[in-house]
Amino acid sequence: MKKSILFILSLFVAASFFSCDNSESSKNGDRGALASSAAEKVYVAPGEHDEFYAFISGGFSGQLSVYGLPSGRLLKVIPVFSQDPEKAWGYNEETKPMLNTSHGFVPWDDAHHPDISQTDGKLDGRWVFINGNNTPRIAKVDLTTFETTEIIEVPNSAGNHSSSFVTENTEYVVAGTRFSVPVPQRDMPINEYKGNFKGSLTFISVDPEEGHMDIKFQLMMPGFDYDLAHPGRGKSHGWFFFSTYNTEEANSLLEVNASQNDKDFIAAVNWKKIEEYVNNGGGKTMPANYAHNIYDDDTHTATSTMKKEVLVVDPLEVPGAVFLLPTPKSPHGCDVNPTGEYIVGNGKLSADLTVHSYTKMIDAIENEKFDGEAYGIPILKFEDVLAGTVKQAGLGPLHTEFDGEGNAYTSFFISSEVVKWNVETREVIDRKPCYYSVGHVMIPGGNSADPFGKYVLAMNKITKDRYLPTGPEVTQSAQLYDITGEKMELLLDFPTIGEPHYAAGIPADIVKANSRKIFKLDENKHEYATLSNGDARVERDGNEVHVYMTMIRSHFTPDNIEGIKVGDKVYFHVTNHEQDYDVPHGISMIGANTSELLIMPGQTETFVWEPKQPGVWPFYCTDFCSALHQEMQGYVRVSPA
Ligand code: CUK
Ligand code: CUA
Repeated sequence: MKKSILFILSLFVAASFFSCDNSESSKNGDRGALASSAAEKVYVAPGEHDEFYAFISGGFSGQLSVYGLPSGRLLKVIPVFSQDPEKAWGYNEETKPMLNTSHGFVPWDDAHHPDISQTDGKLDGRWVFINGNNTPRIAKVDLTTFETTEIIEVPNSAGNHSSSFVTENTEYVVAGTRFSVPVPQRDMPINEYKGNFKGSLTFISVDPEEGHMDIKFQLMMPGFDYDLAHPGRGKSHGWFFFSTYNTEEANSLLEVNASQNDKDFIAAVNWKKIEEYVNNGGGKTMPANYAHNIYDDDTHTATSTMKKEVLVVDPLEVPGAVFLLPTPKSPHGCDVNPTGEYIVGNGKLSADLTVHSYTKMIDAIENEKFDGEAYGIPILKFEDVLAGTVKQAGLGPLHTEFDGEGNAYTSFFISSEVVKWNVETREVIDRKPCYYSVGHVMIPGGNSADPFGKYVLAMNKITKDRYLPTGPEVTQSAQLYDITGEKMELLLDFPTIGEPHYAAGIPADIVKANSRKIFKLDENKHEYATLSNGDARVERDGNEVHVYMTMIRSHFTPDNIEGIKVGDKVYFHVTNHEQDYDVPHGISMIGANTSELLIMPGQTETFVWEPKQPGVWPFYCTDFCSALHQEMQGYVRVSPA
């Protein structure tokens, strides 16, 4: 049974790659269809703004990129779990603490799922959360500044893949482990996995004012792999749904071991119930080291704190809080429609889509219609929770988004297409090819109660011949479809950074209303800020030297620095005195192994220089700031030790 499915799947894989290489005819067909109307729909006239922001994850680049839709223009790359020489993020002294973890300084991660904060189930445009998979972390990007302002490490987690999704009032941002591991970590035989490893689902509370994150509790689940997750909303608010695979708990996922079970599970978690239990003193604290890093916009400085314990809850402690919904064939995506009634589990080894009903689930729970248990967690009967299936929808279903008009859009990796279907009737309405092998799709607000169903964005895994070749490695890519009609219409291909896993889109007006243009100089609370030119100075403390420097069009103060010696450690604390929008200046020193600083008006940043040779060394502004930009320069005299 299992073997024949794999055989069929491998045929389709072959077929899909075959078509990748022989796609001239289909491409030409597209070109015919891509009339000037498509160009018009994505054309944003010079000086005009896009209608939507799309925050697209950078996958293995660890970053988050900001694109305008429908134009597909790249507006910004926000460093998150990365060092960025353009912005000095992770290089300057102020932001290095953001990349601290319990494993040390980790300036890289694999960023997959951005999600925008919500109020009453609607996008509120305050923050974007995004997960780092590899060294489990959740970051928060502040949409007033488009900067990463907080990163919290997730202990007892490995792979951190079913993350980071927010509940409908951003009460929690949720992070589920991908791998189950020994908890606490310890030296033990790998083949004793079954029954001994644990999977943690972490509920991180978000302070409604400041947005600060704090781990409220970790639910310690059986040793499955937890793939993706989405919150309930509307009627199902208070629940969270997680897809699982490897419910066999195999320690090696060669096909012989995993995918034996015809069905894995969607785990339904009543977090309100667990929250109540925890608020009443339930759960146990266990020792756990994890970093919590916060960047402050007033001091322009990050601090890193190492936390020492976490509150852990065993699902059996809270009866009625956790249930397992059988779902065929290793479900990947686990998506909830805008009304909160339907939970879509896309079994990636299946051609059908499984749609569960929240109402039926509650009925089954209330009538205690259980079909066995896994480690004491009740399993519901498939038939009792199933709303229906979308039959033969395509091959290799991954992720589903919703347009708010009762339609769902599912990506199919193997058959390389996006398929539109009706959520109530589960009938397929339209299908359009993706070039090639789409992963996630995104509709602005598609993960909220109130989507903006104008476009669907497909983020593709394979580009092949779609762009000018650039050697063996070609660009990553996304495709934009108009979904305002009955049939979808492909409008645009555009290149993206990293491997775009997922994206979060939002009407630009919501974000623009909160957006910040300037840091006020007189509100700068940086420890080493120089608020007036009269305070610019050089201070020595042993072999540590602190340069308090200012910059404004078009000079540095001081611009001639003497008294530095080989062997000194020189801190340049540089404050940009501009108070006009969009007038940054930059600075670095020869041989400094940090990047240059890019300092926004009113901001202070610091780099360290350890001169190795005596001499007179120039420095200059690196950002073309005025007609006298080239005159914005100075010298440092370095004497022998
Ligand atoms: S995963 Cu990438 S295609 Cu990390 Cu959201 Cu499904
Ligand atoms: Cu300041 Cu160029």
